[in-house]
Amino acid sequence: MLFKYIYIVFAAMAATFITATNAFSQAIEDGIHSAKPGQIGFMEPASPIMEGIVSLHDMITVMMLGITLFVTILIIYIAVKFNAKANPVPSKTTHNTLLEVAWTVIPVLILVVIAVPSFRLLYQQDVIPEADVTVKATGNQWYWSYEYPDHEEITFDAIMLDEAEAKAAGHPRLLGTDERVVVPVNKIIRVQVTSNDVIHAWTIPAFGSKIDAVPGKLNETWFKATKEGLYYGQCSELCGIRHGFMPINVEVVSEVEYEAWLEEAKVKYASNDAPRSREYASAQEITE
Ligand SMILES: [Cu+2]
Repeated sequence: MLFKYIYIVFAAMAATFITATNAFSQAIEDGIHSAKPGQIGFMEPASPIMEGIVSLHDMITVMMLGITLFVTILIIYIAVKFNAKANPVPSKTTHNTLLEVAWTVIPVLILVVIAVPSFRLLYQQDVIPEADVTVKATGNQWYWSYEYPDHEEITFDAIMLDEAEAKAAGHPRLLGTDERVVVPVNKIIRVQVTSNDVIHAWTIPAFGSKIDAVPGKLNETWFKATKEGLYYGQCSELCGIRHGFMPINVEVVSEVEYEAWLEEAKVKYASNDAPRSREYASAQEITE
């Protein structure tokens, strides 16, 4: 029974490890950054924060593997050497100072080894460096609205494409939006996040960005995308019936392309005086 259990645990760990490694090694062929079918593990990181998260995760996984192996071997050793048959007269030892100090101090050291990079990462995420571009994302039931506070004219809603539209545009199912956030590569992007109704959460896994959108509160996070391409995210706070249908699209482009987009966007979105959100909401009421 014990051996069967150990076998199952190790088989599961090995399978997870192999699948995760495969997923990592799958290159981003087409500049589209989303999870692959059947993928276990993280998306390919595209920001220094996400790289930090992945390496912390890998480090802790290796430590866990080591501890699990050690404990398993210890249990097997004890079960074989000290069972009633092999060891009919048990020792009556009750204390061992050295051993007791060791099994207190070693776990403390292990926790310290985990805490140092963990707090460093938390601090990096929390303290926003001087931003090159600021984007404001507002959650709505059930889509995101965006503003570029440095360019008043740029304000738009990003609404999920339906299945046929997404397919035609080459997006994975449920992940494409009609409008997308555009930001320059290798620049500090500050994201201000709030909500108009209930709590949502703005997330891009490849950037390691995830922050709640709370009505009446302005939360802030940041990322620095290191690779150009299209990145997908989804609302990550249960927010109602269409929670699963408010994806996030961020396109990372070169500085030159970004400048060109800014000029275009200022004209394109300047006429967005009647938010589509209302049309969208009423259309939804009819269809539901
Ligand atoms: Cu939501």
